[in-house]
Amino acid sequence: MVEYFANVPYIKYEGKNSKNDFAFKYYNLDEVIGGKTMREHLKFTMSYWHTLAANGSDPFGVGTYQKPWDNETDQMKVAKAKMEAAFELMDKLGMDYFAFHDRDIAPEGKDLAETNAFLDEIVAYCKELMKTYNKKLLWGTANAFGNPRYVHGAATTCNAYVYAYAAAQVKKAMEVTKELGGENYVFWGGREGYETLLNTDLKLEQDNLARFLQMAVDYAHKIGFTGQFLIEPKPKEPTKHQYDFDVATVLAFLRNYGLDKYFKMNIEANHATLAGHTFQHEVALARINGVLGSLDINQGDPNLGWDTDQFPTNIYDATLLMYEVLKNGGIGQGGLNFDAKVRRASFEVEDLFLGYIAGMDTLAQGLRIAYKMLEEGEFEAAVAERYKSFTEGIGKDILEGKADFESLEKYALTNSLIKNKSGRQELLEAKLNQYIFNE
Ligand code: XUL
Ligand code: CO
Repeated sequence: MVEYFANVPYIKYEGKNSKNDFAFKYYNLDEVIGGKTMREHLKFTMSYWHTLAANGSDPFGVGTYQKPWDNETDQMKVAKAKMEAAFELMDKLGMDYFAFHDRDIAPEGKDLAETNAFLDEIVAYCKELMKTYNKKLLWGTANAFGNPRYVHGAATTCNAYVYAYAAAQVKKAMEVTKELGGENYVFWGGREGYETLLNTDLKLEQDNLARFLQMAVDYAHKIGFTGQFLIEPKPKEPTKHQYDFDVATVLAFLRNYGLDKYFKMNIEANHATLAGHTFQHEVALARINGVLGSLDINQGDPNLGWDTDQFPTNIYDATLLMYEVLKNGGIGQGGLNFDAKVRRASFEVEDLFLGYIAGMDTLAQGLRIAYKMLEEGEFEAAVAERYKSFTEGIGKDILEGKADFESLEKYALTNSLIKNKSGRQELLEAKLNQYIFNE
């Protein structure tokens, strides 16, 4: 087979003092942390769209990324080359999983039937390569937002013909995901949202979205697809009001339509920050509600208000993320998908590898630090101490459902001396620094 990235070696762990750019400094895949290897904890996943399909274009200029298939014009040959390159890249980086949209892996044909035939051909090839390289599909999804037919949305379009087309596309994407043994299926609401209520029937659009998701659930049962369905919240971009704003909004939507037992969340860092949250907040909220499904890891730029999807290099965020993941007992059927792309000026193929190395090392070190934090239990002890008043007396009565407004009033009238304790935020932040600096 052609070697697409001949200048890039297999990336090995060399430890934190290594000066080799093409080596891991912190990600040691076989290292055991708390009974599991780093590889099992992290389930690193390659995003097909950013890694193989994107070209570095932005609203001000065309693509810049150099790719080995740049001179090939036959679209199916390009699709096959990308697939081969994808497996070489995963192999060289020691990544076990990948994730894709249907349109990332195969081009659209002149009609839906031809498009499906193209997809089938590439999927068959993908299946072969998965066996050869021993790689797994974390999740599949449908790109029901890129083609101009989806200008008004897919499951929330005003056009019933487009709704039907989107259903056909998602049906096929689910079949393909099942065929490749995908462990999850993702719904990110591409253009499911609106720009102005002057032309939008909000209720109809949300009802239609729920109908669409219910049909997907029914079809999964019908074909025996047992992967986990995931919704990926995002507050804005491309539309002004995305319906799947954040974890809380999606939870309310799912519960409102009786869909909550079928879906978990795929939470993305840059989407969390666009919603005005931290990634940790979104992950924690999903965790306490039992819907933490999978993670799209990246980072935004605090000075930019859009989804820059950068490789994650912030150790604070990585540590606090892994803290939540460990508290969740791991990521289960989900994984850590690099929904991340290199900057437009990082256009050489080597940059792709350097981006992944940076991200994988950051998450690996975050895992080490978070494990230590939990092992030593200082933060959990501080939280427990802060809520101690609920472990005895009136606080215990409240938790046990033995209190009501009258009994609480009686208590308050006879206990006028209220004492509060400091929250010690600065101390805790300094302790977090200590864990990060010392690891
Ligand atoms: C878009 C985004 C998507 C989803 C999959 O912001 O994150 O790539 O992850 O459709
Ligand atoms: Co994403």
